[in-house]
Amino acid sequence: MTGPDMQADDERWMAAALRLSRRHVGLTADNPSVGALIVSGDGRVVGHGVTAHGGRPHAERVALAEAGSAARGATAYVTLEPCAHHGRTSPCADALVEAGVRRVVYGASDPDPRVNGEGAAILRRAGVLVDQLLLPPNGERSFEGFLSRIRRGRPFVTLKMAVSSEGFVGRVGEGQVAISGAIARCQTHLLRAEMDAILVGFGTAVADRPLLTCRLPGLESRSPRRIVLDRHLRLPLDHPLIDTAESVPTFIATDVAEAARLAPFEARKARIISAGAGDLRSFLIGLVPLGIATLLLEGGPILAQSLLKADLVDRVILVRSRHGIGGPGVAMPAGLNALSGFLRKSDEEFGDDRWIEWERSPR
Ligand code: AOF
Ligand code: ZN
Repeated sequence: MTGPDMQADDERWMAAALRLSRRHVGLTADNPSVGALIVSGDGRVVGHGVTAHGGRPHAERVALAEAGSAARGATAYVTLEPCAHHGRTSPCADALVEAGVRRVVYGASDPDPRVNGEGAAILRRAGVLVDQLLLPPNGERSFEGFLSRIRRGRPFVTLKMAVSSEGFVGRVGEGQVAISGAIARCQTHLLRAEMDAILVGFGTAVADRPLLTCRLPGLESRSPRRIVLDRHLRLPLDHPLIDTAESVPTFIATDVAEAARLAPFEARKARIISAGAGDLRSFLIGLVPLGIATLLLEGGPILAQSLLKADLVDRVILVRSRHGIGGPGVAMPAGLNALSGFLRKSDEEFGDDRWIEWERSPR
């Protein structure tokens, strides 16, 4: 098979590998979730793999283990360039060569300095046919955190807000107000499951007393770590995020350093991290060594506005309800009214809500 038929087949298999990679998004830090398929000459999947929980083994290893001798002469579809470095095991590029794979089609180049083209080079030197396939729009979504961490040294930041028909994100002086409906809420919990961490500001933490967990039946164990940005350490000790810190990790990002003030939080299993001394960019950079490459900001409007202003938001998700909540309302951050430098990527209806996503336009 050659020409357009082969191209169409390659695109189909790569799309399948990308879908596969989504399974472990949020579970592989600080490795990206990669998908790999081994396809025999007669078009059968003889092996499939996703980067395992915690980041190892890599996707190719999982797929090759399943394929066994059927990998000989087969084509491997991998969403990211196979690695070239010796970690706990030998490089995936070597493993593909040893298994006798005839051709490797990969998606994104791996910008990790230990790989960076060397994975493809190892394969070519061993006589394997290598093709890079441009990923479809959204194709990089499974490893956007990884790319952000390597290229910019900070996590990929998604800002999500529910907005009422009046443009309110809450009511003045009140705690949590239901703005979006059931379907959008499930979608939000799914989004949480795919994140390395969720961030809220101190004000929202106190006003809403949120749990910030993933509560979809069957996915409860996928709750990401929760971070409260609380510079002055004013979070009450009886807060739900502290009460549950033993089962779902809670981080308090603060500028306070006095051991005596930190001790009661630590005794309740909350972890104290640096808030970056007033600088949001250094706060974000400080999250990378904790294995946080994707961060979801779920509240509140003041922190959202500060991150937007500092140009530190990569995706904005607005969940716009058709319903009002009445006033006096808390207005949505001004920066969200005129999103400059962002491109609208999608617009979906979930019941009475519109789920609209914007991404920072490439520069
Ligand atoms: C692959 N397949 O499934 C993934 C890859 O710490 P290590 O040894 O596990 O290596 C981490 C690096 O491996 C990571 O920075 C990225 O370059 C690559 N991830 N590579 O061949 C995979 N997850
Ligand atoms: Zn590898």
